[in-house]
Amino acid sequence: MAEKRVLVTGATAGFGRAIANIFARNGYDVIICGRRKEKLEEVKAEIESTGSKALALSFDIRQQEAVKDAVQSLKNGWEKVDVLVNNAGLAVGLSSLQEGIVDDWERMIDTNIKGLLYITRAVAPGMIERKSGHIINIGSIAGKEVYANGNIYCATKHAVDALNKAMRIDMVQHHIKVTGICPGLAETEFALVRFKGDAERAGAVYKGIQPLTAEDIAETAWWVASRPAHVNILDVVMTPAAQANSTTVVRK
Ligand code: NDP
Ligand code: 8X3
Repeated sequence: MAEKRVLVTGATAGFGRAIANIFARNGYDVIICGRRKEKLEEVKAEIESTGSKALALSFDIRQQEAVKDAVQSLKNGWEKVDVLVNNAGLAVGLSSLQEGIVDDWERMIDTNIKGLLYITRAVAPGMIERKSGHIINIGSIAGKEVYANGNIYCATKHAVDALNKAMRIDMVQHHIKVTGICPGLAETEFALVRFKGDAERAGAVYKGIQPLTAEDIAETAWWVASRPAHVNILDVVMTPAAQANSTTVVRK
């Protein structure tokens, strides 16, 4: 078993998959989480091809008992999680609040806020016991600003931003670092999920710009995790070069 372990939520796609891989390439054993078992198997094979070990946990992060059971199932050293990457999340829909679909809101709130809390609540006590750890919360530029029709997604990411600050206050005394990474436009499965499989609408999000890639976010996650022990990076906001803020994007 490697000296260090990272647990990555939402490791079946996008940022999480790239983050799992970059930690593996840097010698970490990786606990990969997500609902899609076949994707977890693919990522497990990618990680093992680097020489690191992978352990796949399939659960829905919205189910508190499932999250607790998954974390409690870790043994033989896997339970010593050094880095927790809170990445699982999604946007569903893009419409005004008065026309919003309540089920979409609940999916976002339950995944992006409650899911992040459930897994942190399950993993953090072990870090506190060992007096060391690093929690990396994937927020968003949508947690810094609000854009038209982004209402509930933006609210969930503002909550992640607040929780990032709150966790740091609660855990600094236990020698646990807490970092937020807040990306702007990045091409993954994100837009396809937001537009419920409508590839044309999803493609339009990135039209005329070179968006961030999952690898860009993974490199940032690895950078913050590999700073010297006495250094903590509090918050990274990153966008494609063509994006100034949530609403100012220069397209070709
Ligand atoms: P993807 O859609 O590519 O990946 C999302 C991941 O989250 C998948 O692995 C998915 O796994 C997992 N996930 C979603 N719902 C659940 C659930 N209920 N239980 C367990 N896992 C779940 O998106 P990204 O990689 O782009 O997004 C990752 C994070 O980054 C999200 O929090 C997103 O809000 C944020 N973000 C994305 C940006 C972008 O432009 N792409 C920009 C800024 C932030 P599975 O479906 O297998 O369960
Ligand atoms: C995803 C970035 O701008 O699409 O969090 O909300 S944005």
